[in-house]
Amino acid sequence: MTEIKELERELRSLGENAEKEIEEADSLEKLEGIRVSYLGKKGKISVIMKGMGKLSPEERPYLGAIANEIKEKIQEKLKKQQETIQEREIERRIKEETLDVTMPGVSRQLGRIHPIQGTIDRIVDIFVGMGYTVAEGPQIETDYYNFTALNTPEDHPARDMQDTFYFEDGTLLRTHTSSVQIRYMEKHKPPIKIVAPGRVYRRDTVDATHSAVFHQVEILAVGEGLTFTDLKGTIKEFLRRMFGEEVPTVFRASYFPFTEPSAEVDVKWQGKWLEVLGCGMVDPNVLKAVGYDPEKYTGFAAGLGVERFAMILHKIDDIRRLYQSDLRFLRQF
Ligand code: 2NL
Repeated sequence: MTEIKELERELRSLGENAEKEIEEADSLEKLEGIRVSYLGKKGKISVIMKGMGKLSPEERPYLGAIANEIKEKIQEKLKKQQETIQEREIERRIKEETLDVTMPGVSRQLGRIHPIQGTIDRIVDIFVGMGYTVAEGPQIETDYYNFTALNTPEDHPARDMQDTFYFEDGTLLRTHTSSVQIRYMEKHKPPIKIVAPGRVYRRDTVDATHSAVFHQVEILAVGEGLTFTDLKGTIKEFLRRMFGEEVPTVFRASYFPFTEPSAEVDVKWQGKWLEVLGCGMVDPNVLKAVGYDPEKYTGFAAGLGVERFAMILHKIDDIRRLYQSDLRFLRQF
């Protein structure tokens, strides 16, 4: 065979091989590899074209034209295959990434507010709405802040080891949040209106209605000319907002060391009379203890048992349910 025919045959066979390889390429990287191996400076076609040196000047244009035709064909084929691969990639992504908004969502288990905290929040929100300021303080207290400043004498039964948790150094776990209010009064001049929520402790035997750890919200207002009528109006308005409607209310005379006079409040709720809180006018001795002039200022205070309200409002029959962290129970709130 003549030199030129041989070169032409090689060229055409190269072209056919290139087309086959291109058709089989399934990625843009492979395609680029094929392009370089055939059309690159040191590619297979260039290598053959170097053999043109052996041809006569008349033969060269003929072979050059064939080479160009084959190169163009390869380029054309590369372009087509590139488009095919890109389209395939787009289709794959559409399939893979399409979000079917009609599919059911993945539901997540959300946390929720514990019924005790929820009840504290509701009580505190009502008083904040009446202009009270939230006050908080330590759970470990001294005898002075928990008892002495609250007009509770040395021999009062509440101070008994049987009723209060004492530490060896004489400090104790607060039995009410009144201690927070004493601390607040020491630092602020009247008039004051505060609401003190918090955890308190008593050495009670645990049963369906008693827990050694429980929660209280106390309120305290001190100013000039405050009377028992202000206390009554405040409590009645609070109870109306708490129960969501006007509830029949009775103030019964009672006794607390830190208030005089004192009262316990019962409400009629779902056909039953329930005791819901204790309250009274702040004893002058308590005002004196924090440096307030009892001739100039009067005050009223109330203490609310949080668990009691939570149990009434959610119809819970055993206080221990509130502390067992049983999710089947807690998920109901
Ligand atoms: C109850 C009774 C009460 C108070 C708490 C109080 C606080 C200060 C001064 C005077 Cl700083 N009083 N607090 C007053 C009356 C009753 O709680 O049975 N709580 C569950």
